[in-house]
Amino acid sequence: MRIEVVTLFPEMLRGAVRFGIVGRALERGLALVGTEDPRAHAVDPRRTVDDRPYGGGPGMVLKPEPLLAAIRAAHARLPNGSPRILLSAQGERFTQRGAAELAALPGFLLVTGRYEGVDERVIELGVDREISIGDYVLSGGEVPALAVIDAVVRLLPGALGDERSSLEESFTQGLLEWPQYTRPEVFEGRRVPEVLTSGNHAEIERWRYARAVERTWLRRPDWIVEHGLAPRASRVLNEVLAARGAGELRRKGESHEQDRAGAREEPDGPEGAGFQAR
Ligand code: 9D3
Repeated sequence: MRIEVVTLFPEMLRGAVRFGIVGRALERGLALVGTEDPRAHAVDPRRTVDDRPYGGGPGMVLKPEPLLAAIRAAHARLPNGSPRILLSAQGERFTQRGAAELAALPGFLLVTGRYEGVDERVIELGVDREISIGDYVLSGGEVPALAVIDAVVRLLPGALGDERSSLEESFTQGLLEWPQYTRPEVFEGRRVPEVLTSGNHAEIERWRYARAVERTWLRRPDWIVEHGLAPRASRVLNEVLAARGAGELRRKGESHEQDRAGAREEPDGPEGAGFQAR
């Protein structure tokens, strides 16, 4: 896969992608990340890339000529038909599904903005779609571009090695992670849940699945409302809720999760339960 990034801070991109899973995937040749700096396409002696907004107001706007020239230069290095994507707070939300769609392409172009934004004519002439990584204000598109690259590259075949089997991924799909522990067995007075040191693999699997379902209910009830639960998850959630309800009456605060998280994880699942298997 070939990825190109148009950015005023190419060192920021090139530096960040050298690390971790993405860095290793690039070393293995699974993807190639190139950059193009609009400043290299600025023709005046000062290499100007921004200008004041027509109509007045604060801040500066990326001027069209160097930015569009950079987009065209970078796009020419990509396979035909590669989408040109602007990172923009006005874009559609980037999701795991969007990452998987990009991971299936032979290439794509990411365009990052700075200052107050980019001249609208560049979007009309040189951009196919706009994506945002969430509803908070950043100072430019570089960090969002890195988030997109990270999410996409780790999906490429061979990027993860054996770190996580696709079997496991599909079985906990739509659920948050269960809690993880490593040595020592007792840390600052807190013991690892006994089931995990029991050696009973069937019981460990059931415990992990139940904790994943429980956490999803407590922390992301919106997922359950929107996507429903698989039959097994639905059954396990009913068991977990029954156990929590009984436990809270008899021995309030005993649960490990509540000890640590306290009020932050009070049950606040969606009203009117009635969970059906999807
Ligand atoms: C006038 C209001 N603005 C500044 C406070 C608009 C604005 C301009 C430029 C807001 C953000 C930015 C820079 N952000 C991005 O380029 C960006 C972004 C983001 O800020 N949040 C989430 N996703 C993205 S993708 C690109």
